[in-house]
Amino acid sequence: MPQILLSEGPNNGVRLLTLNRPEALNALNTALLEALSEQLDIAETDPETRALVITGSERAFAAGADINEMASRDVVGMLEDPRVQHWARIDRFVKPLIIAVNGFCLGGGCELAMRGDILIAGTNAQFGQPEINLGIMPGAGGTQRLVRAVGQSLAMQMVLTGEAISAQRALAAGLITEICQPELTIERAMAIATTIASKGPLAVQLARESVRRGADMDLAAGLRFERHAFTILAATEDRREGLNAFRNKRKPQFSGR
Ligand code: DAK
Repeated sequence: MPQILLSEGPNNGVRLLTLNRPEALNALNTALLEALSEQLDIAETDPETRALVITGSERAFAAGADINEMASRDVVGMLEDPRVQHWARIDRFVKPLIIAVNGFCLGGGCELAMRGDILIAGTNAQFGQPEINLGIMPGAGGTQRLVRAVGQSLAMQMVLTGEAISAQRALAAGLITEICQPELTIERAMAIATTIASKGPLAVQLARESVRRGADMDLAAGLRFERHAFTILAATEDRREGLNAFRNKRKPQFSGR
C-alpha cells in the first residue's frame, strides 16, 4: 500500500498529498517521510505545481513519529537517523504549503503541520505534543514553532502536560486559520491553494519567504528583506502584467517570469 496517496494533476496548479498509514494513524515512519520527501522534490521542480496541500485521514492527520521505530534507536541510532534528512527536506520546500488537519495531529504530526504556511482543521481535530508522556520531548521543532504560533503559556502547557487542544482552541490561539466540517476540510484547503496558485508565482514565492523570514528576524532586518524582495519583483514580467491588467480592467495572466 502506498504511504502517500497522490491526486491526479496538478489541478489548477495545486497538488494534493494524502498521508496513508491508516493502521498506525499515519504515524510518521521512515518510509512515509521518505515518500513525502520524494513528492516534495517532484512538486518543487514541476513548474505546473504552484501550491501543495497535505492532509491525512478523517481520523488522523498523523499521530506522531512512529513509536515502534523510535524505540529501536539508541543515542547513536538517533544521531544517524535518516528521518532527520527528510524533516530538513520539508523545511526547504519553497512553494506554498497548505495543511488540512482532521482528527489526531500529535507529536511529529503537529510538528509536520506547523511546517505548513497555512493550517486549517476540521471540528474534530486535536493538536498536541504528547512526547512528555513517553519520557521524551518534542524533537522536530515542537518547542520552537509552537511557542511562536501560540505564545509561551499555551505552548508550555501543551509541551509539559502532553494534553491536546481542540480545533476551537487552536483557532483562538492562532495555530490554525479556519475550522470546517471534517468532510469539507480538503475542499476548503484546495480552494485556498487554488487562489494562491492563480497569483504570480514569483510574487508568491518572495512574499512567502518574506513572511517566513520575518518571523525569525528583528523588525529592521525583516523590513530590509521585504524592501529587497519588493525591488526584485520590479524586474518581472508578472509585475508589468499585473499592473497593466489592472489599468486595462482585465484579469492578469501571470507567466512566472
Ligand atoms: N506510532 C506508532 N503506532 C501508533 C502511533 C504512533 N505514534 N499512534 C497510534 N499508533 C497505532 C496504535 O499502536 C494502534 O495500533 P494497533 O495496536 O491497532 O496495531 C493504532 O495506531 C490505533 O491506535 P489506538 O488503538 O491507540 O487508537 P486510539 O483511538 O485508542 O488512540 C491515540 C489514539 C492517538 C490517542 C493513541 O494512539 C496515541 O496516544 N498515540 C501515540 C501518540 C503520541 O504519543 N505521539 C507522539 C509520538 S513521539 C524527531 C522527529 C520527530 C519526533 C522526534 C524527533 N527528530 C527529527 C529528531 C517526534 C516524536 C513523536 O511524535
